[in-house]
Amino acid sequence: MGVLVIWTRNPSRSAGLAATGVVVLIAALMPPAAGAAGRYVATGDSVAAGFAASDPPTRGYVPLFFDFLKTRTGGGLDQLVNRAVPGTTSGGMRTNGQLAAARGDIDDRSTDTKVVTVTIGGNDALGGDCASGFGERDACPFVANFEAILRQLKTSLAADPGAEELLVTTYYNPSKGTPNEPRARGRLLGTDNVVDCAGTGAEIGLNDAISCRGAALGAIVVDVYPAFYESQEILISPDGLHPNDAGHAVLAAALRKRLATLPSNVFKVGRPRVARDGSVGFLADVPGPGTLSVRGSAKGIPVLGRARRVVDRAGRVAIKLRLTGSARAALRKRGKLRATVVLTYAPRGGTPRELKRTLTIRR
Ligand SMILES: [Ca+2]
Ligand SMILES: [Ca+2]
Repeated sequence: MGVLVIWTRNPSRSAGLAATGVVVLIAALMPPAAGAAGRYVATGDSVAAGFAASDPPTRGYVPLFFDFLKTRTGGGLDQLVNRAVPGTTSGGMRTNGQLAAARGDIDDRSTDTKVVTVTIGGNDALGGDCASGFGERDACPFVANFEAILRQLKTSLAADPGAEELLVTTYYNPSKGTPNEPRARGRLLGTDNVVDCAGTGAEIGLNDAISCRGAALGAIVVDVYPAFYESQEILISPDGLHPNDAGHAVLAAALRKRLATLPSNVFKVGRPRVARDGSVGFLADVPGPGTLSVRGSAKGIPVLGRARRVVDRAGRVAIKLRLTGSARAALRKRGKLRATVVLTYAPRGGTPRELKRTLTIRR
């Protein structure tokens, strides 16, 4: 099966994280294959676009991460769409068509998106709006924009089949070892020099905002700052701002490693047991703490019932789908219901996985 790569670059030279932009639309190589294995949708600014890599379509962090996602361990994905546009701010991403395009890529019903990455905010940090920190919502539009971007992506992902990973990346310090290092560190980490969710006002830097708001909205946060800072290699291109090939490789490795640290969401479900009252019981084996939920539907009945259980350790868990009053009435009237039941296990700190079962509930 072929690999689909759509690569976009911005045709305008713009300020900030795209300052020396070379830009062309490279375009789709082939139409999406029906029943394809999975799509990776990348979004963001010049860093995500691979700007300053020797060959952005192959040496940027996005294609390098995709190289991993194509492997069996990485999920066997076969399509990459990179919508990143150099120079984009969080506000620009919402208004310049990038977010709409990325949502269109996810909403495309002939595909199954499995991974989405967001690298946005670097140009907000270079601009003046957030000069007094990323905690000032009135002055600094980043947080509101970032939340809106994640919510909209999540809305599209919620309607997409299967489970997905939505990853957000922080920023590296491009000025390590230069006189600008402390200032850049302050922009990224805030005046308290740490990334956490406890800071207020000027203590909140760009990386605090990305980490805290990203996690609050259910995204997987990939903090690239430490690995980038600790590397003894030179990771910044001569423009002083963008990663070179080695820098992009460090970013891709940080994404890979973050996925590897996610708790397992692989769980098993035994045969359903239908009780006399029409309720359906399942025994599930889960790999660790998290939440197990079940929901059911049938023709003309969007909600047969729902249940949810918090699990505090690995092992076997019972969960029961009890029919709603209207579902029981429909069962009495029809004599049987052909039900679709979806069980979801969400490991604590990880991403959910669904298993679907169809069964007949008889009166
Ligand atoms: Ca999907
Ligand atoms: Ca901070």
